[in-house]
Amino acid sequence: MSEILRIAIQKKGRLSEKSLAIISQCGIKFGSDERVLKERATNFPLEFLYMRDDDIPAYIRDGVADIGIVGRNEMDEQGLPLVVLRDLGFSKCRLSIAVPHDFPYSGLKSLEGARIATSYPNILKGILEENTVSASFVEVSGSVELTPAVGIADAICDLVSTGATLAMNGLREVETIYTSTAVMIGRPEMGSTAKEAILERLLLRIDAVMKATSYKYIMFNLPVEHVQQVSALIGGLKSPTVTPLLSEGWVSVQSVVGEDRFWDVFEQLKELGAQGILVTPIEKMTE
Ligand code: PRT
Ligand code: ZN
Repeated sequence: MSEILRIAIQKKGRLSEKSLAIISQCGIKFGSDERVLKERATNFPLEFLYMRDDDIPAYIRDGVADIGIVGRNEMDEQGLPLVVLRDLGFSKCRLSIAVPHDFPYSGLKSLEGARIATSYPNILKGILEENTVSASFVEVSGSVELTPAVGIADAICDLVSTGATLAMNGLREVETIYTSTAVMIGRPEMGSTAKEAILERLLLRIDAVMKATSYKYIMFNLPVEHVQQVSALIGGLKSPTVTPLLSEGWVSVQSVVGEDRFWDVFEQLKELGAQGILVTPIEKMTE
């Protein structure tokens, strides 16, 4: 039987949909029956194992799966000997300290002797030790936000994205100790050159997909006298493509622009007399 790469994906939760979307954008086809726990891609040597995110790191370490997608927080909390293959950027969140409104907080030192409820004792312990603060931990696996109100903790350390949960529970976010995004992880050694080759093909596709989503394709008409200025402004993979228009004194310009610079570039193009600005997403892209 030819070699296959096994990827562990969260079965149901915050990471599931986006993890599958990125694989699907790589042109890899698979069914999407929610009840299956294991399935094979039809056009790529990849097998999916669907499981709880907590179980993914150990399954990879033990060789049940080869790679997987988890929150960086999960990987760092477990501290297994695994490596981050790619930062996928989605499911961004932060691990923060939050306290009830009447807690006098003025820095990590205020936590000296406090009882802190968390599901991330290892990450928290590391940060407190670095700051020579000693506190006691109340380890809970869910509803961390409830613990101060029921009197079992003085402060909490939990994941936050919008902050709505903290606000709803009368807690004030006072310090971010760690930030996380979804990462693709694996063992430092795959243990098979065939698997390594499949992984390399997959990573090449993932890079192209991620690159594409961070750029936009842009087209517009421009008075020819502004071509040099615009070229300096937007660059492009090499330089922008410039085509003459039938109307005298005008050219059509095509290029790619980084998402982070987009609005800035857009406003400057308008000032330089660009017209008919058309922007489209890019599906795949390589340098
Ligand atoms: O069942 P399984 O064990 O697989 O799932 P799970 O319940 O353990 O994990 P899940 O799906 O909730 O989260 C998976 C990963 O998503 C986490 O490990 C993080 O990397 C990432 N992530 C991103 C988050 C959040 N944002 C997040 N907001 N994980 C949890 N939360 C929780 C947080 O714990 C708190 O209860 O959402 C609440 C706060 O949200 P806001 O928006 O109100 O601030
Ligand atoms: Zn979990």
